[in-house]
Amino acid sequence: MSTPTAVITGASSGIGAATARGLAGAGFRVVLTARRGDRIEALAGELTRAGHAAEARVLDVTDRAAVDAFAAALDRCDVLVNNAGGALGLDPVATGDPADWQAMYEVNVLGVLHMTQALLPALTASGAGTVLVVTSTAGHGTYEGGAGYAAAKHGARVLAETLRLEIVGRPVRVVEIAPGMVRTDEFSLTRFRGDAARAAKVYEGVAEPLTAEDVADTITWAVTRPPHVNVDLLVVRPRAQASNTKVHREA
Ligand code: NJP
Repeated sequence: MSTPTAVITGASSGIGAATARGLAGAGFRVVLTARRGDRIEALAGELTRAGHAAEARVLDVTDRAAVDAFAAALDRCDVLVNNAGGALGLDPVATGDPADWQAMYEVNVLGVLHMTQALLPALTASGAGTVLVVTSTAGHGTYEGGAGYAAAKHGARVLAETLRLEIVGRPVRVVEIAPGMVRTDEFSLTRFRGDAARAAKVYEGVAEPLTAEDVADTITWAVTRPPHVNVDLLVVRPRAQASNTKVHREA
């Protein structure tokens, strides 16, 4: 029998890379996907050298034809971690760029849709599949400047909730992990288009934002529960963040 297989999107950095490590450590064959092939190949190589089963596949989750080809070439899939996503800009509704909103919807919502539709047959065939969606606390509330990202993450949350209703009775569970503030290398840098000073300000004075490993631990825990246990939703924030708009910052 082949090894239980976990597909992770956005495995080239941050939470996705840490999740690949976590699930490899839990005994899964991990299939790392992202657009940057060099990154995922390096990580797959590192995991393979450490004795794990790991493969890298370049994949843009917004490209439906590529997603279908990827799914068709996969021999089995037990776990799908829909992690690829992110924010662009922090502009008010009055002046936000519709192109940013569109890009955020495409990766955070349609990306999840494409991957889930393409892999649902294999997840069902596994007899104990897991679809996991990394949303955000922005999928459960909003904040000034966050409408485009919050709208997209609300969309991803609704996708997960609706799918759970629709496939009840099939051997696939649907898990949502909603992180709050996580200090990863690229999330805020991408949001502010490479402005490192502005990105650093997001975490300024916050004693301990979550790390990618904190979220990956949570994902690995949810995925490794017995198959009949469906962790519907976990909201994970650093202790210093009481809500999307209430963060304790030390002077
Ligand atoms: O972000 P980052 P995080 N097709 O920027 C990939 C959510 N979250 O790990 O394609 C395929 O390091 C990109 O890879 P590449 C957040 O919304 C975070 O912090 O090579 N992949 C990279 O690996 C996101 O859903 C925070 O450029 C695509 C990955 O996505 C998830 O957690 C808070 C892609 C992004 O990694 C991981 O975030 C929160 C595409 N079209 C929710 N576009 C936080 N950090 O504070 C991007 O509430 N990727």
